[in-house]
Amino acid sequence: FRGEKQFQPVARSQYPQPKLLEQRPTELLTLTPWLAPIVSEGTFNPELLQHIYQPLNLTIGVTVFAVGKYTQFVQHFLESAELFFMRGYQAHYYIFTHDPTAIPRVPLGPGRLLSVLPIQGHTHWEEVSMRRMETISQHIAKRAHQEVDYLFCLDVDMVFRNPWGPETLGDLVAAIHPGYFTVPRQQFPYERRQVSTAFVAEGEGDFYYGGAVFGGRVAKVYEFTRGCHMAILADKANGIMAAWQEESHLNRRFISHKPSKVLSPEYLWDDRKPQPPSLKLIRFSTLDKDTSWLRS
Ligand code: 2GW
Ligand code: MN
Repeated sequence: FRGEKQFQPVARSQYPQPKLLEQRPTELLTLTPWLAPIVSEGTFNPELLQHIYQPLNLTIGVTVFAVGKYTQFVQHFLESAELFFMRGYQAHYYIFTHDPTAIPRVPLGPGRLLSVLPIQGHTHWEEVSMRRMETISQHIAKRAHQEVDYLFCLDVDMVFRNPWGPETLGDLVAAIHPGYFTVPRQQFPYERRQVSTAFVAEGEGDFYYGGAVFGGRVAKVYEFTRGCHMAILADKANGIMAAWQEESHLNRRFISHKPSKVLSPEYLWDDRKPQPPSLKLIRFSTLDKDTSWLRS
């Protein structure tokens, strides 16, 4: 795996003084009980972060899956990512698909790469989604560990609407699901059957995280996806499919392997929901897609 990169001294730059006694910069919680930052608009200074991260010459990887009808989302996803995702940094998109000819040629900026990786198509949609953990971990071991420093694993039926920058980088990063940030943990849609390796008991859980966004340092993402894949295999051997497929396993794992950074729902929104006043902007959002047609 790529070695740790040392932070450079911060160059002389002007930015507002941090004030210990100042009012809260956001209505949202800014720190988890295990002291991981919760990233949202107002909690960070983009210019300062740029000064810190730009000299590190990082490459950020992205994995997306586009199988069957989901190839139609690739164009919008990539075009919006070129506008907003880690602008000014090197990026490598890895698109896994059953049909490489269905992937459009979207023009990319300098330092931005795209690799199309053929995978088997699956008849059952649960398989497509469950196989992602396996495919990602194998791809990191084979290739991505040499090519990228950080890796984000994203759903493809989404679009970037506002900047997503180095504030999102961390060892292991999770995003709070837009559907459950106002509800008590008892109502989180965790897997509740004890026979599943994704089982979560009543009093457990921090936030309900979305399966559509996770990432981190490439070595950490390897461990994470491999752990989830092993748990999925164990369930499979017992004939069990978790309630929300790999999202259930991801949530189980984040309880015992806490994320070092948590992204607010700005980074994982859903266009079918109205924007609440607590969210200052929406950066990455699920398109209002015709689910019945896609899944038929
Ligand atoms: C998945 C479910 C039903 C029908 C089709 C598919 C499907 C998904 C597919 O036919 N082809 C395909 O490429 N996918 C990929 O899996 C694609 O990248 C898609 O964004 C991702 C997740 O499927 P999606 O977006 O239809 O599911 P959501 O938006 O309801 O996702 C949440 O729940 C999932 C659990 O099944 C995942 O955890 C996902 O990460 C969550 O956002
Ligand atoms: Mn999705």
